[in-house]
Amino acid sequence: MGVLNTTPDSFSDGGAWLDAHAAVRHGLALAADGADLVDVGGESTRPGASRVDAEEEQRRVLPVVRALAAEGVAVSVDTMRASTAAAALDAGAALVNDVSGGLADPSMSGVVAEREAPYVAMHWRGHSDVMSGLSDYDDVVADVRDELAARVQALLAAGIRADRLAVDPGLGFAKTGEHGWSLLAHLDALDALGAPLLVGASRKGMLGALLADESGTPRPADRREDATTAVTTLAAAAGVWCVRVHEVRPSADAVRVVARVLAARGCVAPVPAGSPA
Ligand code: PMM
Repeated sequence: MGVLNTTPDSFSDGGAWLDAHAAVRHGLALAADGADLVDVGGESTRPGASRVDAEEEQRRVLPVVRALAAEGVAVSVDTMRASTAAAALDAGAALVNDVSGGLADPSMSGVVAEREAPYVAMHWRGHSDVMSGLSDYDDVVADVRDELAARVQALLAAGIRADRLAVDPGLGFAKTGEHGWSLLAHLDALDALGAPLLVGASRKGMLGALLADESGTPRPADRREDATTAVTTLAAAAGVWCVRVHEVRPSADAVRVVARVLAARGCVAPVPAGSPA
């Protein structure tokens, strides 16, 4: 999944794809680089970000979704709003990626269920302006697993089909870097959820902190690509269904290497059965 943020303020590509024509060109480039999905978002979720209204979100994403879908690109829409999800599905989106897992908008699960749309439910505890204060866990792996399990139950009860659902531990969302590394180390614990897994570590702060210089200054976001590819390699080897990345080609190559090694080991492809997209 290639990231296409049509926002002025996302942490790594904010402002780069505000113009719809530039965004569409970049989406086509992500697809050409090997993205199976291009994830179009119009609302930044970086820590501290405040919300944009539905009208502005849709003004940013819908022309881009429509144009990419018309070019045959499989598009996901990164939104917490049911109205934006519905409009994006009408515009040709193939999947809804909801960082709130249905918690931010009570109408989301109904819209997704009615459309039978593939849906990614991420682990989430609150909006970006408050999430840094919501990172208390007894055991982050067990707590995230259990909170996601509760979401899965609620989403299935709302009528979303099990074979349309994927889950995501939500690295960087109400989580410290330490929490992120624990989750990456124990992705297998999330297998209990019975849903394909998506991981979004691309260029995130946990990588910047890991790669900080001697003075403790985090490595800038645009120089975290090799670390992102390393996470993709580990995720693919752990059987993760999808990684959400800004730079697609290195991750697509890494996935092919892992698949080839697993094939040589006599394993089938590392993609779990029942992938929702
Ligand atoms: N991270 C961001 C945005 N959307 N969606 C999912 N499913 N998982 C993520 O980890 C995720 C997401 C924030 O990163 P960005 O500002 O680079 O888009």
